[in-house]
Order: sequence, then C-alpha cells, then structure tokens
Amino acid sequence: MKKQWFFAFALVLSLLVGAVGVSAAADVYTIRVGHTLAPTHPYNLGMLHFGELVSKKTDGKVKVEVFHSSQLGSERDLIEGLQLGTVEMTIISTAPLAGFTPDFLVFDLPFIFADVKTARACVDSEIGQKMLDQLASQGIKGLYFYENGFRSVTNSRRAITKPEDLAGIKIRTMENPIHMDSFRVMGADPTPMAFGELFTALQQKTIDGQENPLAIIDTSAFYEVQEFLSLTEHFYSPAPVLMAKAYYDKLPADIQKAINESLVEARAYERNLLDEMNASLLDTLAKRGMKINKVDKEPFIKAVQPIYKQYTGKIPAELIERVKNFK
Ligand code: EAX
Repeated sequence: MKKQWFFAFALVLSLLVGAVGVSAAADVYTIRVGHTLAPTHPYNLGMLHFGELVSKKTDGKVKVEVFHSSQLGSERDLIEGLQLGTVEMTIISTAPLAGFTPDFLVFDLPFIFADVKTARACVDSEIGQKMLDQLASQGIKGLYFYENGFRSVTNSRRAITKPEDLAGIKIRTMENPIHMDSFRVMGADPTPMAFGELFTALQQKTIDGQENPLAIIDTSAFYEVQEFLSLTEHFYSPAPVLMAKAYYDKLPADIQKAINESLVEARAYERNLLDEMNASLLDTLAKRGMKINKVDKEPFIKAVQPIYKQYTGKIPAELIERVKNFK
C-alpha cells in the first residue's frame, strides 16, 4: 500500500513541476523566446536585453533563452506553440495573428499609419491594449507591442516606381489575406510563405520579390539576392510580444511584475535600435549593391482603396476609423 502512495505522490509532483516549467529545487523560471529573425536584428537584441533586465530584477530566478532564425518554427508555429505550451514567449509580426483574432487585421491595412510616431502611439494606446487582451480567449497573454516597422518592396526584376510596375511580379507575402489582396489589386502575384523559407526562394528565383522593413532586408542579407529596393512603406508591422497564458497565469505576482517592467524597458531599447539602424541603412544597402528608389505614395494609396471597402465589416468600421484617424 505504501508503495502506491509513494508513486501517486511522485506522479503529482512531476506533473506540477512540468506544468509550470519550474525546477522545484530553486524556483527558477526558464522562459524560451522564439522568433524568425537574425541574431543581429533588434527583435533578438531586444529579447536578450529583456532577459538581462528580468534576471537582474529577480536575482536570477527568471532565465530567458532566446531562439532566433526560426529555430523553434515559423510565426504560425510559435503562436500555436504558445497555445500548446511548447514555448513560453514569442515576438512576431501581427500579420499571422489575423487567423486567430480578426481585429488585428486593422494594422495590416495598407498605408493606415502616416508615420512611425503615430503608429507607436496607436499600438501603445488602449486600442492596442484591447487587441492584446482579446488574445486571452486563444490561450495567449498579449503583453506589449514592439516594432518590426514600415515594409518596402524588394525584387530581382525592376524598380517599382508606380503600382503598374508590380504587374506579374511574384511576391512573397506573410500568411495574411490583406497583404495578399493588396498586392493582387496592384497586379502582383502574391505567394504566402514562412519567413524561414524566404531567402532560399529568392536565391532560387522561385519568387521575384518580397516586402519587409530595412532592418530585415539588411540583417537577413536579402541584398545578396535582391537587386531593387523600392521605398513603398505600404504596411506598418507592429511586433507583439506574447506569452503562453497558462504559463504566465501560474507565475507568482512578483515575477509577473518583473517581466512586465522589463518588457516595457526593453521595448524602448528595441525601438531605439531600429531608429538608429534606419538612420544609416539606406546608405548601407546602397553600398551593398542595391538599386534604391523612392516612390510617390499617392498612386499606391489610390490603387489599394478597394481593400478598405473589401475589409470593412470583417474589421469593425469603427475600429478602422479610429486607427486611421489616430492622433
Ligand atoms: O516578424 O514574415 C515576415 O516577413 C516578418 O516580417 C518576420 O517574420 C518578422
């Protein structure tokens, strides 16, 4: 009889420890953060900085392990990983979240933000907070918006100076209906693809182009496989930092507090890194051989107006108005 009690106790203890990722011995909380970008990108540097801050604030109780370059899977895999509890945290673009919570689609509307200051103020406002909170029903703790940035088009065929130049360009997009429909309405041929497969697809010319912010074009070396960079800045990608809700909810209040304080501090650090990089990246990418052109955005803005009509309803009209007019 004694043996059965012992085994039952051991089983319960192992389930308890396994469930919260805590080693019962020293109450150490290990947070694995997965993302798709290069080790030199501010996503990675921002998460490493978060790890340093939260370790200091908790006297080493919280240990953050950052896995870059899609080591833990694509952004969709990472979102599902949070729901399954196979990963504790991720930093991604909002685009793949559209399949989980449609309101996030509003940030994917082309040209919805005029500049980075407005974009940051909007995602940091109660509009952004409400969206992060909506993720709770999906088993995800939406914490803060970091930044990916304004996305521009690169390709290997021609400079894109007006929407008509996109005709017939096979362009990789994120797995997001607005991104695909926006390029379709401008005459391009969109292919949704996980970020981890993108460099090879460009190298093998199975696609002509892609669209991402300058910091990704540089840190993922797209300049090696893309000749033209056209500064369309057609979408703004916020970068939500998300945790597995089941994991977060089980953390003691003081640990949750330390995580939140550290993430807020590291958010400013990550955005500042992007600002610093963006100040010199056009020069850097030109020196790396890219042919760079500015564009008159008006014809592009006009060309994508049907997208607003098509998605009003799927995205609450009131939410589109609030974000579009955010000051
Ligand atoms: O979130 O897939 C993409 O193009 C994203 O910009 C990237 O994964 C970072």
